[in-house]
Amino acid sequence: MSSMGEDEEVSSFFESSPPLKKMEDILQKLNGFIEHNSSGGRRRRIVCVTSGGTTVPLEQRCVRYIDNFSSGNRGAASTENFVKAGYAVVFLYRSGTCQPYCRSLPDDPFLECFQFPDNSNIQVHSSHVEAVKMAVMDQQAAVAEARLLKLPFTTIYEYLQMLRLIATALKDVGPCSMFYLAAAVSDFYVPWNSMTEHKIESGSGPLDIRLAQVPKMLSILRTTWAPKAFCISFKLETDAKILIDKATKALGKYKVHAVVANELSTRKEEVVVVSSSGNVVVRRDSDKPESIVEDNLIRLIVDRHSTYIKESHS
Ligand code: 9Z3
Repeated sequence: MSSMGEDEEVSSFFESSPPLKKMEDILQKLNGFIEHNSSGGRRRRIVCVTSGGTTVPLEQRCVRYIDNFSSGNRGAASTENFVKAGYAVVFLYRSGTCQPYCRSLPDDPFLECFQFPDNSNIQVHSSHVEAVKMAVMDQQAAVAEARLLKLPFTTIYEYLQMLRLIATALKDVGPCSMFYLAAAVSDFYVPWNSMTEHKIESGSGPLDIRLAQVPKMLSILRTTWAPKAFCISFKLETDAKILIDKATKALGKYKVHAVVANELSTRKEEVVVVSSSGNVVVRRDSDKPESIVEDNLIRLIVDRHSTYIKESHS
C-alpha cells in the first residue's frame, strides 16, 4: 500500500475541494486591505485571527454535518485587543459566531435593545446604550480605518482554502504579519469525492461513516505559505493532565512560535503560553469584573511579536 507524503496529501485535499465561492471578491477585498495597510508610508502589522469551529459536511448537498465547538468569543475579544494595539486584523470567522465589539450585546440585539417611543423614532433602551454604542462606533471606526476585514467561512473546505489565500497574500508582509489560529479546526473529514450527493437516507439501521484525517496544514503554513510570519496556534483539551504535554508536542512538531494551551472549562480564566522560552500562565485579573484573559494574552503576544520583528531585522 502506498502512503502519501504530507505535501501530496495537502495538494490532493485542495484539488478535491469544492471551489471557493466568491473567490475573486475575497481576493479583491484582501489585497485592497493589505495594500492599504502597507502603503503610503504605513507599515502596520497585520494579523490573521481565525475564530469559531469548522463544519464537516456529510452530504454534498449538505443537510447534516459534524461541528467543532467554539463560540468565537476568544477570536472576537482578541481581535478587539489587536486593533487597540495598532494592528490591522483579518478576522476569518465561522458564520454566525461571536463578532468583535458585540460581546456585551444580548443574544437577540434587535429585539432586546430597541424601543419605539412613537412611529417614526427608534431608541436604544438605556440599559443597552453603552453596549450598542461600542458595537456600532468601534466596529465602524475599525472598518473605516481599514483595521478590520471580516471574512466568513463555514466548512473545513472553505476555512483551509481561505487560510491559504490569506497566507499567500500576506507573504510580502513578512515578519510584520502574524497568524493567531484560535479557530477550532476539524481533525477528520469526509473527502468531497467520496461523499454522497444527496441527503443520506434514514430507515435502514445505523449509519457507518469513515472519516479521513485532515492533512496537517499548520506545517505547510509555516514552511511554504508564510514562512516569515509570526505564528501562534492553540491547543484545546478537556483533560488538564495531558494539555501541556500536547501543546509542547505541537510546538515542536509544527515549529510555531508559541502554542496557547487551554482547557475547555477554564478557558475564560487562564491559558498557558507554551514556547521555547518556557511556559507562561496568563490569567484574567479576577479582582476586576470586566477583565478578560485576552487583555493580558494579547499584551504578551504583541510583546513577543515585537521581539520577533526586531530579531528578524538584525
Ligand atoms: C482554542 O483552543 C480556543 O481557545 C477555543 C476558544 C476554541 C477553546 P471560544 O471560541 O473558545 O471562546 O468558545 N482553539 C483551538 C481549538 C483546536 O481545535 N485546536 C486544535 C487542537 O487542539 C489544533 S489547531 O488539536
